[in-house]
Amino acid sequence: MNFMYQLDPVKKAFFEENGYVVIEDIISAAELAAYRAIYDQFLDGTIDAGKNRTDLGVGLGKNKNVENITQIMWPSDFLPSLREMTYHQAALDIARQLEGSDMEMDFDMLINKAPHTATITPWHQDAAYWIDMPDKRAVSCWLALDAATLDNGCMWYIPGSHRLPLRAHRSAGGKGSALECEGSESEGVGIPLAPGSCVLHHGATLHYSRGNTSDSQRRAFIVNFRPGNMIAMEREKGFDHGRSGNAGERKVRNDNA
Ligand SMILES: O=C(O)CCC(=O)C(=O)O
Repeated sequence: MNFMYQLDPVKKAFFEENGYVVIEDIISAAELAAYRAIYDQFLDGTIDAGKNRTDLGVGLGKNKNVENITQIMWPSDFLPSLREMTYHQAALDIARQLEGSDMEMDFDMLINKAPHTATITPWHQDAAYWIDMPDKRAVSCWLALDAATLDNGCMWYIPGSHRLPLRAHRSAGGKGSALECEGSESEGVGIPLAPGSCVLHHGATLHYSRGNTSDSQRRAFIVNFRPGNMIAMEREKGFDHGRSGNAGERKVRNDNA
């Protein structure tokens, strides 16, 4: 298999040991500007994601007029050209080099923390959100479209946690959809990122982010990958990561067509 993006073997070894790895500058400055413009169309509703847009921070934050944490599932269903752009292509290349050439995109999502929303993403493992799979290989790529800092909610990971059994998860914040488990910053490592850089993590790696207490957005674009035959199995079981009813649909408010 030929790869557009060649992964350094040192990065691969780091991922295997720690369950996460940083890749710098996965997109260019010009591409970053294009992704930011698209992202803002989702945030301001020019691209209407309908019921795919929810507040992941219900019960965790105190904001009334703005989502505590904005989550938009399947942005590439609303703008399919995203799948042909550099980020999806390069992230797929990296996922295949990390976990195998049978990795395919399972779903994508946007998670934004607006200025001063101060809502944590609780400690969790992604696998706790998913149905149990016989093949547990899964990789998530988290691209920073803004500088991700400790103060605006960069990712934190517990190194090596992907090699241990899943921790017990419960509903976080009472009535929201977020899950949480035991975890603390003292066990973890904060991962500030420059805009245009990304961090990839395994589906079982424990992670969390602080709330955004800064004056600017913390825009993250996430793409998840798993083996193609496991995606087929998920779909057969009716599990599609919030895609239901939106496949192929594109709603643009100012689109007259
Ligand atoms: O962006 C965040 O705060 C959390 C992201 C996350 O949990 C994930 O990508 O799995």
